[in-house]
Order: sequence, then C-alpha cells, then structure tokens
Amino acid sequence: MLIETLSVFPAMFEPVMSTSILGRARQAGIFDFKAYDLRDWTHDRHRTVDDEPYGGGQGMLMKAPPIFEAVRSIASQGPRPHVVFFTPCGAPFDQRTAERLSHEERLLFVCGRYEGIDERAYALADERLSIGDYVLTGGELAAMVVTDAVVRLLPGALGDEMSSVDESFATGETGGLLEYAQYTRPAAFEGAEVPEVLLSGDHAKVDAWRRANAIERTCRWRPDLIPTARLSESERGRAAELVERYHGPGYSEA
Ligand code: 6GU
Repeated sequence: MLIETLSVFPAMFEPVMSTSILGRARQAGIFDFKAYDLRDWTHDRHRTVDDEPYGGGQGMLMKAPPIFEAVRSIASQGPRPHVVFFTPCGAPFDQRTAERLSHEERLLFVCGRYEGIDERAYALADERLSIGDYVLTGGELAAMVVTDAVVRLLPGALGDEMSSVDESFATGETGGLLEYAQYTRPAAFEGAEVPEVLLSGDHAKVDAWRRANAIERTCRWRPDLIPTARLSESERGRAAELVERYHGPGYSEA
C-alpha cells in the first residue's frame, strides 16, 4: 500500500511514520509513505495557500487551485489514489472504515488547516473523514491516526497475524464489544489481585470469564455499543441489567 499526504506541514509526519510498528512496517515494505507540501503547487512569491472567505467571517480558507493542481499531479503518477479529505465536518472514522481503507492500493490524504477549505476543492474527494467531535488545528494529526489504524491491519504489520482480530470494536470475534481486562505479573499488586480464574489453567472457564468481562465493561463504559453488539439472548438480558445498574433505568431513552 502507498499512503501519501498533502498538507502545509509535511514535516509533522516523518517521526510518526518511522517509529514503532509503522516504522517497522514501512522498513519491511508493507507500506510506503510520502508527505507532499501543498506550497509546492503555488506560483506566487509568498507561496500563498489561503485567502479570505467570500461573505466575510473569521479566519482564512485554503484556496482551491493549489489543491487541484497538487492532487492532479500526484494522482497522475501511478494508479488512481482513493482521495480522503480530513475535516471535522467529515463522516466519523471508525474500525469498519479502517478495514475498508486497508484494501486500497493507494491512499491520498488531504489535510486542511485554517478555518477550512474552499468547498469546490471537495470535488476531488472520494470521501471526507473526521476523527471525532472536537476541533483540531489541522487534519495532519487525523491523517496520522487513520494511517496508524489502517497500517496495523495490513498482513504482516503486527508480528502476530492474529493480534488484530479479537480487539475492541473489531467486527470479528468480539462482536462489537470492548476487549476484556488483561493482567500480567505480579498476581497481587497494591491490594488488587488478578481474578482467580485466570490463574486456574482452565481454558473454558477463562474464555467464559473473558466474555462476561467484555460484556460488563461495555455496559459500564460504552453502553451505546450494546444495541449493535452480537449477543446471545441470555447475554442481552444480562447486558440490559448491567446497563440499568450503571446508568439508571432511563439510559436507553437518553
Ligand atoms: Cl479530520 N480535522 C480537524 N481540523 N479537526 C478534527 C478532525 C479533522 N477530526 C476531528 N477533529
């Protein structure tokens, strides 16, 4: 996979793309990464990428022409990229989106700055993504978040091929629940003991405890995930009790 970014701060990306799992995956040729500077597609002395909004208002907007020129010139070298614009007005990024993007051969991430982008530039976008309901100073951090979530799904990116399967939100094994609690040595720490069953060596009991724990944690911390989680009829009854215990009787109407 080739991942490319277009932004006015291309230097932000390199430390992230060369560290830890991403750095190793890149070295191993599992993905390649290039950060382009939008200013390279300006033609004035000041390399201007922004301008005042028509109709007035706060702040500056990114101009459409440099973005058009840049995306066209980048896209023309090689296979057609899937073009994602990062904006707080985009669709919410989630694990399903990460899985879908992980099948693309080439991704081009366009990162906005200032108060936004001239609406006409979005004609180049295959989709617009946001990473959550808060406002960042630019799309670069969002593009790095998405890159991390996508690259770790590529075959061979994590040492152990199975380790991206049974995690929180994974649409596979855990069925849309948070992951169960995990413990390592020491068995007792600051008065808190590891649940006895995990020391028992009884794998069926351990599996049952983990399933119940995943349901309990999801009811407590992410009750919004319960309606779409894959639960048996008896698990659903148990989950309803737990959601009521943690959040009160009115939760589902809230
Ligand atoms: Cl993609 N961009 C900006 N500027 N802020 C955000 C975001 C993106 N996603 C959440 N907040």
